[in-house]
Amino acid sequence: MNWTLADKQVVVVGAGRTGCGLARFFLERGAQVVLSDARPAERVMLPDDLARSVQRRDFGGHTVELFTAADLVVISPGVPTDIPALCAARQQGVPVLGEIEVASRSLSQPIIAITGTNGKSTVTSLMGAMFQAWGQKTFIGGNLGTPLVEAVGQEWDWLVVELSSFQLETIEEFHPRFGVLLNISEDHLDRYPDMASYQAAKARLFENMTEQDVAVLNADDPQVMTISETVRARKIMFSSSRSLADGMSLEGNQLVWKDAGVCERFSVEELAISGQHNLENVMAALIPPLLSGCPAETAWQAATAFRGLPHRMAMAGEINGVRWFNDSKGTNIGSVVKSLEGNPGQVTLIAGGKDKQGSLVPLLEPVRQKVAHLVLIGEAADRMQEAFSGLTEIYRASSMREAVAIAAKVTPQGGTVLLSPGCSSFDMFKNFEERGQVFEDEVARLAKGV
Ligand code: UMA
Ligand code: ADP
Repeated sequence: MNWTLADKQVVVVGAGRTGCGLARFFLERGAQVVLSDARPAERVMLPDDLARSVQRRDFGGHTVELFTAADLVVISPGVPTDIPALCAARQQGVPVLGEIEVASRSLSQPIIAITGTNGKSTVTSLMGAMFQAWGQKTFIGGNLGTPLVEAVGQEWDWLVVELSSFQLETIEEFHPRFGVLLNISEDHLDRYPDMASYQAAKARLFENMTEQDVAVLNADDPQVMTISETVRARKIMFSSSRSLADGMSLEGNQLVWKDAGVCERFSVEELAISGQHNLENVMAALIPPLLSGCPAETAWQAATAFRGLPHRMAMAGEINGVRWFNDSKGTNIGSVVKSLEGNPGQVTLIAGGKDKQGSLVPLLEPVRQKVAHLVLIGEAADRMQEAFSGLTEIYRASSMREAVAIAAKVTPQGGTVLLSPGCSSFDMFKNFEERGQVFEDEVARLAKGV
């Protein structure tokens, strides 16, 4: 779509990665950009090009008059859609769009959109690697890190895009060729009033898809199956619990792909990534490339070459017979449950962080069975201590250094320490990457005997 943006007044809300990408997009098209951020000016770090080119800044809050006087307001995913300035703009008839909507209106290449509570980044990276191994020029990004708007203006064969519920909240015409829904469990209840609203945001992925498109769905997930009832696109299922007549299933130690009379089998023993949840991720990642004509051997070679992403059950070291794992991206309760399930023995678990207010009930039994010692950090520590008391030995730490020191002291030889916080990181760290890095640095200090 060719927008006439020259001299239009555009307010870009949020000066993070997305906002910077959006500001560049609109400046390049001749718009008058106002960059608005709740943080005070001294805490907003603009990249050099934008520090020079963005003249109009609205920092330290969102000025309603600027929003209501704009031709268009565009928002970053972390900005709640109901803040007063956005409500006022809508009331005045000013369109308010999200970044995915803005970007996709300027992209004509096929988009594969991946969402779900857990596994999005793994599936996005893995699937992107399959398309690239097939020789396709493939954009890999979205919530994973590179905003979709940065893909605009380049030549692509495919765009493989991770989408969060925040990004899906603000779509209007966004229409992917493939929509992948991995799973749904509780998350982000600090932003949504209830589980139904979170689920509704995820379901928006399919709302503009037609019979010509493909929805890739987890047949084992009851919430996903409920959403699938309203999906118009062709449905292709994957299951790790039963054999499907059509689609992708786990049968013994093989992944079996059945489509239009074709049957392909892949041996899971050849994979470098482990855990039942990763088999689900591999199954979901294979379907769009296979349906698009990628040779099965090429897709599978990319799957077997994939070593997993940092901060997702990544080995941080082995010290005195104790194995240390960094699962800092385990930012909700469902992901901690999966990470514990994937571990054969008992562990020392380091958990806690910024509380997303989800139910801790799904973690009670796994903690009782699998967690010999629990070291709690961050704002959620009180609530977690109350929920898990009596199920395991609980310790409190006020820093990652202290948490690692306690874990080292209490974990017996042959044991495992797992950082899988079940919370976001923003109370103590810049993001989950920094939290994981600090953990790995502390483990390295321990190895050196510092
Ligand atoms: N801000 C305001 N007003 C508000 C709220 C925030 O001005 O009311 C400002 C903040 O002060 C800050 C800026 O908005 O300066 C940050 O914007 P943002 O939170 O949208 O962050 P970005 O840097 O643009 O990163 C976003 C995604 N972040 C969120 O959704 C919270 C990144 O996902 C994503 O990689 C990036 O866009 C590129 O697409 C991160 C994430 O944590 C990894 N995602 C959540 C998750 O995975 O659970 C959804
Ligand atoms: P996301 O991008 O959705 O946060 P990631 O691929 O980054 O997902 O994985 C984050 C964490 O979620 C992993 O460390 C693991 O604990 C858990 N996880 C990954 N895949 C799945 C899955 N398919 N089902 C449940 N949990 C998963």
